[in-house]
Amino acid sequence: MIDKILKKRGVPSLMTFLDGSKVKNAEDFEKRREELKRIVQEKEYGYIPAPPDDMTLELLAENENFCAGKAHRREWRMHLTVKGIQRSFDFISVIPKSKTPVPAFVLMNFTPDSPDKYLPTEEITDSGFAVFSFHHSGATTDDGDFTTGVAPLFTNGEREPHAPGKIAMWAWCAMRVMDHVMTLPEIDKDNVAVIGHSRLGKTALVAGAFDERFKYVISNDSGCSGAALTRGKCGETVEVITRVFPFWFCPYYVENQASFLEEGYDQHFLIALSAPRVVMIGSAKEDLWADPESEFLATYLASEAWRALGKQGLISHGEIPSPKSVLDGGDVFYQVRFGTHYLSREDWGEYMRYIKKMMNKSL
Ligand code: GTR
Repeated sequence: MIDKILKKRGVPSLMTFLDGSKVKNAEDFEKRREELKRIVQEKEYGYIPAPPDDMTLELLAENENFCAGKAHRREWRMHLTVKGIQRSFDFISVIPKSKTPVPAFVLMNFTPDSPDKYLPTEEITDSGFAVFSFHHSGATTDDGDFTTGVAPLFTNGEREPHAPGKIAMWAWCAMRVMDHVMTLPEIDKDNVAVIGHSRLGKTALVAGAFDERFKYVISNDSGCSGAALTRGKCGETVEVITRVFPFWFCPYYVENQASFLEEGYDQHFLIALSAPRVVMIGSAKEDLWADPESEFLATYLASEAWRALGKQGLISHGEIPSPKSVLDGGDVFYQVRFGTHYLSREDWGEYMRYIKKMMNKSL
């Protein structure tokens, strides 16, 4: 049934090199990975900038008795220097008090607050996780202005065809928060997730694809140009997204949107770049603009990468899952719940449950 649907969509093969030869084993996939990285950067998000020349942290505020005294909350400003240009952005860390290192989330969010409607900080810390979060627009505004926040570190106003768009820049900021996380003895560095919802779910996939320090890559309701297969997708299309949000992407994606079908790739290429780590894709039944079925299909197709690397990938039942389904039997996770476009308590609960399950597995 799934294969029939996929046949109709005419999806490019993840496992075929640009010269037409096939990926036959894990070693081949590592070579293919370099092609995949080039494809998604050149054609869609723009090249992810290199790490900064210098980075310092300023502590703005702290509360050692947060959440009934069970967690330590700190507000930070990160100062970054690239080729003599200095910029900064703010983030918040909330770390539960624990005798042993704790797993953590790096969340890109729509507000600077922690907690916030998409960020149930107390539930997260009570579950034994730390959470580091930043406001995407605080890092650089969610618009076509490339003079705000960190954007001038990478552009002097001219945007080359493969220059990073805002998604690539927010992903770069998540990597910088990860640089900080990696210095903390309180954190279990082998168990850090990057997570985002919607446009920031697209961003989480990009951050996870290009930064292997993120063991878990969680993309919630990310839809078009995120986890959803573009070919045959309902709801938002590449034509619409590049018209409304051209600044999220590199100029090449915008200029070539009409010939997308000839570009020889689709969104499963991006998801596959998180292999063999753990990728988690979440959908919502009523989120037809994002298109749950297309999010599932891309996850299903990307799974080939895990199998090439000797992992299980997604364990599905051979059908498009209907709500509520949680496919958590393999090392690729997919869930579809009832309801609309949202990063809910229910989503967080499933993600934390699965991470705990995977952590016990590798102990
Ligand atoms: C919508 C956009 C989607 C999704 C969403 C969001 O307007 O069309 O691709 O990213 O915004 O980020 O909330």
